[in-house]
Amino acid sequence: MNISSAKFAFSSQKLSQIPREGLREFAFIGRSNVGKSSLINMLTGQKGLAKVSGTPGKTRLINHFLVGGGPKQASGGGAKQTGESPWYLVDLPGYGYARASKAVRAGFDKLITDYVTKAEGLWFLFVLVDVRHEPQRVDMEFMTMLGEEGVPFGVVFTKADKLGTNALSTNIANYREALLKQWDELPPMFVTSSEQRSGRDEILDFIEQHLT
Ligand SMILES: Nc1nc2c(ncn2[C@@H]2O[C@H](COP(=O)(O)OP(=O)(O)OP(=O)(O)O)[C@@H](O)[C@H]2O)c(=O)[nH]1
Ligand SMILES: [Mg+2]
Repeated sequence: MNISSAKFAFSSQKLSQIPREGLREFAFIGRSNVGKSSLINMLTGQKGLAKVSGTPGKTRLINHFLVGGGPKQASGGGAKQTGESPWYLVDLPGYGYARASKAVRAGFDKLITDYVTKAEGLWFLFVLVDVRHEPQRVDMEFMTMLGEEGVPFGVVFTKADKLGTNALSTNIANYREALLKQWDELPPMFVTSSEQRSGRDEILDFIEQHLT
């Protein structure tokens, strides 16, 4: 699948601000700076769509980006509609942002947990982890919470361009092992680099399967 059009739709600072439109939402979460916004830009092919920053904690609100659903083209004489049916990509604030004040951190936590556990439109959650690091406790705890709440999720390894082939496969193998200590079955996994635009087709094809 390719994304033919994507545009910023709205930002929310609490769950109740998200309109209930019945559209499916595919959301991206993970620690600050892991590359959530970069991945959304890579998937849509629009560099400036989601704000990217070297400073962790850039994305502080829930940002919805509408995919498809652009102007429907009338073809020939009929009213045939060729626009793809719309859905949302959702950029979430990072968790585990150490430099945020305790109060702000607590705010992130509520916003994030509210969204992932209660958002009606949330169809699938991609949990991003930096492939350079050992499995981090905060990520494991977050996935445990998702399991307990029954939220469907997958793991996206980011920044694959920063490692050589051997280190990459070693780290991924370690990660699988860590997950298998806790889970009987591995979640869907994706290896990506927003820099090199890799992993794009795998994620978009996965989303496509979940749209039908
Ligand atoms: N080399 C490399 N750098 C990346 C990649 N993805 C993101 N980055 C860099 O990592 C930094 C953080 O990227 P963001 O996309 O802003 O990360 P985020 O998870 O949205 O961060 P917050 O919104 O602060 O939670 C930026 O400097 C990006 O350029 C990647 O695949 N490869
Ligand atoms: Mg961001």
